[in-house]
Amino acid sequence: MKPLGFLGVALAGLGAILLLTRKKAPPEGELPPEGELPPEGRVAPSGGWGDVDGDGYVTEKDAILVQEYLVGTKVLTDEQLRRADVDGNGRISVLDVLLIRQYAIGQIDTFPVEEIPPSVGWEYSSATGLIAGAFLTFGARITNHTADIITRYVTYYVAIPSLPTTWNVESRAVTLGGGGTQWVDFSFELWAAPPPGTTIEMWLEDDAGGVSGRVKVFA
Ligand SMILES: [Ca+2]
Ligand SMILES: [Ca+2]
Repeated sequence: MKPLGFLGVALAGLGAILLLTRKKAPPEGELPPEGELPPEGRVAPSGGWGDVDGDGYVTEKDAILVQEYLVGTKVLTDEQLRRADVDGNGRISVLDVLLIRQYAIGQIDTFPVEEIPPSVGWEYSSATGLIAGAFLTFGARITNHTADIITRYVTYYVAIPSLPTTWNVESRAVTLGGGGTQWVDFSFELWAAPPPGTTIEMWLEDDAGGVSGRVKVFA
Protein backbone atom coordinates (compact mmCIF):
# COMPACT_ATOMS: atom_id res chain seq x y z
CA MET A 1 0.00 0.00 0.00
CA LYS A 2 1.19 3.51 -0.74
CA PRO A 3 1.35 5.92 2.21
CA LEU A 4 -1.46 8.04 0.82
CA GLY A 5 -1.46 10.55 3.66
CA PHE A 6 2.20 11.34 3.12
CA LEU A 7 1.74 11.50 -0.65
CA GLY A 8 -1.12 13.98 -0.19
CA VAL A 9 1.03 16.23 2.00
CA ALA A 10 3.96 15.93 -0.39
CA LEU A 11 1.81 16.83 -3.40
CA ALA A 12 0.30 19.78 -1.57
CA GLY A 13 3.86 20.98 -0.90
CA LEU A 14 4.66 20.45 -4.55
CA GLY A 15 1.73 22.62 -5.57
CA ALA A 16 3.08 25.45 -3.40
CA ILE A 17 6.52 25.14 -4.98
CA LEU A 18 4.88 25.05 -8.41
CA LEU A 19 3.21 28.40 -7.74
CA LEU A 20 6.50 29.89 -6.56
CA THR A 21 8.65 28.67 -9.44
CA ARG A 22 6.34 28.73 -12.44
CA LYS A 23 7.10 31.71 -14.61
CA LYS A 24 4.65 33.28 -16.97
CA ALA A 25 5.60 32.67 -20.59
CA PRO A 26 6.36 35.86 -22.57
CA PRO A 27 4.01 36.68 -25.48
CA GLU A 28 4.62 34.56 -28.55
CA GLY A 29 7.60 35.61 -30.64
CA GLU A 30 9.18 37.57 -27.82
CA LEU A 31 12.37 36.52 -26.14
CA PRO A 32 12.11 35.85 -22.44
CA PRO A 33 13.54 38.57 -20.15
CA GLU A 34 17.32 38.45 -19.81
CA GLY A 35 18.54 35.72 -17.48
CA GLU A 36 15.37 33.72 -17.86
CA LEU A 37 15.18 30.52 -19.83
CA PRO A 38 12.74 30.05 -22.68
CA PRO A 39 9.44 28.71 -21.32
CA GLU A 40 9.71 25.56 -23.43
CA GLY A 41 12.50 24.26 -21.19
CA ARG A 42 15.97 22.97 -21.97
CA VAL A 43 17.60 20.38 -24.18
CA ALA A 44 17.64 17.01 -22.40
CA PRO A 45 21.03 15.72 -21.20
CA SER A 46 22.63 12.65 -22.79
CA GLY A 47 20.64 9.60 -21.75
CA GLY A 48 17.41 11.55 -22.06
CA TRP A 49 17.14 12.04 -18.31
CA GLY A 50 14.08 14.07 -17.37
CA ASP A 51 12.67 14.01 -20.91
CA VAL A 52 9.75 11.76 -20.07
CA ASP A 53 7.66 12.49 -23.18
CA GLY A 54 10.71 12.02 -25.43
CA ASP A 55 10.51 15.33 -27.35
CA GLY A 56 14.20 16.05 -26.71
CA TYR A 57 13.56 18.75 -24.10
CA VAL A 58 13.11 18.77 -20.35
CA THR A 59 10.04 20.88 -19.75
CA GLU A 60 7.20 21.45 -17.33
CA LYS A 61 5.22 18.90 -19.37
CA ASP A 62 7.68 16.19 -18.32
CA ALA A 63 7.31 17.11 -14.66
CA ILE A 64 3.52 16.99 -14.98
CA LEU A 65 3.66 13.54 -16.62
CA VAL A 66 5.60 12.15 -13.65
CA GLN A 67 3.26 13.89 -11.21
CA GLU A 68 0.29 12.26 -12.97
CA TYR A 69 2.03 8.89 -12.80
CA LEU A 70 2.49 9.33 -9.04
CA VAL A 71 -1.19 10.03 -8.43
CA GLY A 72 -2.15 7.12 -10.69
CA THR A 73 -3.76 9.01 -13.57
CA LYS A 74 -1.01 8.19 -16.10
CA VAL A 75 0.72 4.98 -17.13
CA LEU A 76 4.36 5.31 -18.17
CA THR A 77 6.44 2.86 -20.21
CA ASP A 78 9.63 1.28 -18.82
CA GLU A 79 11.73 3.72 -20.87
CA GLN A 80 9.71 6.68 -19.58
CA LEU A 81 10.15 5.44 -16.00
CA ARG A 82 13.91 5.13 -16.55
CA ARG A 83 14.08 8.74 -17.81
CA ALA A 84 11.87 9.92 -14.94
CA ASP A 85 14.09 8.48 -12.20
CA VAL A 86 16.45 11.46 -12.32
CA ASP A 87 17.85 10.95 -8.81
CA GLY A 88 18.70 7.38 -9.80
CA ASN A 89 17.34 5.66 -6.69
CA GLY A 90 15.41 3.08 -8.70
CA ARG A 91 11.93 4.41 -7.99
CA ILE A 92 9.78 7.39 -8.91
CA SER A 93 8.98 9.96 -6.25
CA VAL A 94 8.03 13.60 -5.74
CA LEU A 95 11.76 14.39 -5.60
CA ASP A 96 12.11 13.32 -9.25
CA VAL A 97 9.28 15.73 -10.17
CA LEU A 98 11.01 18.58 -8.33
CA LEU A 99 14.37 17.86 -9.98
CA ILE A 100 12.84 17.74 -13.47
CA ARG A 101 11.14 21.08 -12.80
CA GLN A 102 14.36 22.61 -11.43
CA TYR A 103 16.28 21.47 -14.52
CA ALA A 104 13.59 22.78 -16.88
CA ILE A 105 13.78 26.28 -15.38
CA GLY A 106 17.57 26.31 -15.07
CA GLN A 107 17.96 25.97 -11.30
CA ILE A 108 20.17 22.89 -11.75
CA ASP A 109 22.41 21.87 -14.66
CA THR A 110 22.71 18.14 -14.03
CA PHE A 111 20.57 15.42 -12.51
CA PRO A 112 21.88 13.35 -9.57
CA VAL A 113 21.56 10.18 -11.68
CA GLU A 114 24.28 11.54 -14.00
CA GLU A 115 26.74 11.60 -11.08
CA ILE A 116 26.18 7.97 -10.06
CA PRO A 117 29.35 5.92 -10.64
CA PRO A 118 28.82 2.82 -12.80
CA SER A 119 29.39 0.40 -9.91
CA VAL A 120 26.31 1.85 -8.24
CA GLY A 121 24.22 1.92 -11.39
CA TRP A 122 24.75 -1.79 -12.15
CA GLU A 123 22.25 -3.85 -10.20
CA TYR A 124 21.58 -7.56 -9.76
CA SER A 125 18.10 -8.78 -8.91
CA SER A 126 15.71 -11.73 -9.18
CA ALA A 127 18.28 -14.53 -8.92
CA THR A 128 17.15 -18.15 -9.25
CA GLY A 129 18.99 -21.47 -9.00
CA LEU A 130 18.10 -25.03 -9.91
CA ILE A 131 19.55 -28.54 -9.51
CA ALA A 132 18.51 -31.06 -12.15
CA GLY A 133 20.43 -34.31 -11.71
CA ALA A 134 24.08 -33.30 -11.88
CA PHE A 135 23.32 -29.97 -13.58
CA LEU A 136 23.25 -26.70 -11.69
CA THR A 137 21.84 -23.60 -13.32
CA PHE A 138 21.84 -20.09 -12.00
CA GLY A 139 20.30 -16.97 -13.50
CA ALA A 140 20.13 -13.35 -12.43
CA ARG A 141 18.63 -10.18 -13.81
CA ILE A 142 21.11 -7.35 -14.35
CA THR A 143 20.00 -3.74 -14.80
CA ASN A 144 22.17 -0.84 -15.89
CA HIS A 145 20.65 2.25 -14.29
CA THR A 146 23.18 4.63 -15.84
CA ALA A 147 22.99 6.30 -19.25
CA ASP A 148 26.23 4.65 -20.43
CA ILE A 149 27.02 1.34 -22.10
CA ILE A 150 28.77 -0.80 -19.46
CA THR A 151 30.77 -4.03 -19.87
CA ARG A 152 31.52 -6.16 -16.79
CA TYR A 153 33.28 -9.48 -16.41
CA VAL A 154 30.78 -11.52 -14.48
CA THR A 155 31.95 -14.68 -12.72
CA TYR A 156 29.67 -17.50 -11.65
CA TYR A 157 30.47 -19.13 -8.29
CA VAL A 158 29.21 -22.38 -6.79
CA ALA A 159 29.77 -23.54 -3.20
CA ILE A 160 28.60 -26.45 -1.10
CA PRO A 161 28.55 -25.00 2.43
CA SER A 162 29.50 -28.37 4.00
CA LEU A 163 32.71 -28.45 1.92
CA PRO A 164 35.62 -26.02 2.15
CA THR A 165 35.72 -25.50 -1.65
CA THR A 166 34.23 -22.71 -3.72
CA TRP A 167 34.16 -23.24 -7.47
CA ASN A 168 34.83 -20.34 -9.75
CA VAL A 169 32.94 -21.86 -12.65
CA GLU A 170 32.88 -19.40 -15.52
CA SER A 171 33.60 -15.75 -16.34
CA ARG A 172 31.76 -13.98 -19.08
CA ALA A 173 31.68 -10.40 -20.41
CA VAL A 174 28.22 -8.88 -20.11
CA THR A 175 27.53 -5.62 -21.97
CA LEU A 176 24.44 -3.60 -21.20
CA GLY A 177 23.29 -0.33 -22.76
CA GLY A 178 22.10 2.59 -20.64
CA GLY A 179 18.82 1.68 -18.96
CA GLY A 180 19.09 -1.90 -20.22
CA THR A 181 18.01 -5.03 -18.39
CA GLN A 182 19.20 -8.53 -19.18
CA TRP A 183 18.72 -11.99 -17.74
CA VAL A 184 22.00 -13.99 -17.67
CA ASP A 185 22.13 -17.76 -17.25
CA PHE A 186 25.07 -19.92 -16.19
CA SER A 187 25.23 -23.68 -15.84
CA PHE A 188 27.63 -26.16 -14.28
CA GLU A 189 27.81 -29.95 -14.35
CA LEU A 190 28.89 -31.73 -11.17
CA TRP A 191 30.82 -35.01 -11.28
CA ALA A 192 27.63 -36.75 -10.10
CA ALA A 193 24.16 -35.86 -8.90
CA PRO A 194 24.55 -34.51 -5.37
CA PRO A 195 23.11 -36.71 -2.59
CA PRO A 196 19.60 -35.75 -1.43
CA GLY A 197 19.68 -33.06 1.23
CA THR A 198 22.82 -31.37 -0.15
CA THR A 199 22.69 -27.57 -0.06
CA ILE A 200 24.38 -25.75 -2.90
CA GLU A 201 24.90 -21.98 -3.11
CA MET A 202 25.28 -20.04 -6.34
CA TRP A 203 25.99 -16.38 -7.00
CA LEU A 204 27.66 -13.93 -9.39
CA GLU A 205 30.49 -11.51 -8.81
CA ASP A 206 31.83 -8.93 -11.25
CA ASP A 207 35.14 -7.14 -11.72
CA ALA A 208 33.78 -3.91 -10.19
CA GLY A 209 32.82 -5.52 -6.89
CA GLY A 210 29.15 -6.11 -7.65
CA VAL A 211 27.65 -9.29 -6.20
CA SER A 212 24.29 -10.87 -6.94
CA GLY A 213 22.12 -12.39 -4.25
CA ARG A 214 23.17 -15.89 -3.11
CA VAL A 215 20.70 -18.55 -4.06
CA LYS A 216 20.56 -21.73 -1.96
CA VAL A 217 19.21 -24.80 -3.69
CA PHE A 218 18.62 -28.24 -2.20
CA ALA A 219 19.23 -31.51 -3.97
CA1 LIG B 1 10.18 16.43 -22.83
CA1 LIG C 1 13.83 8.51 -8.15
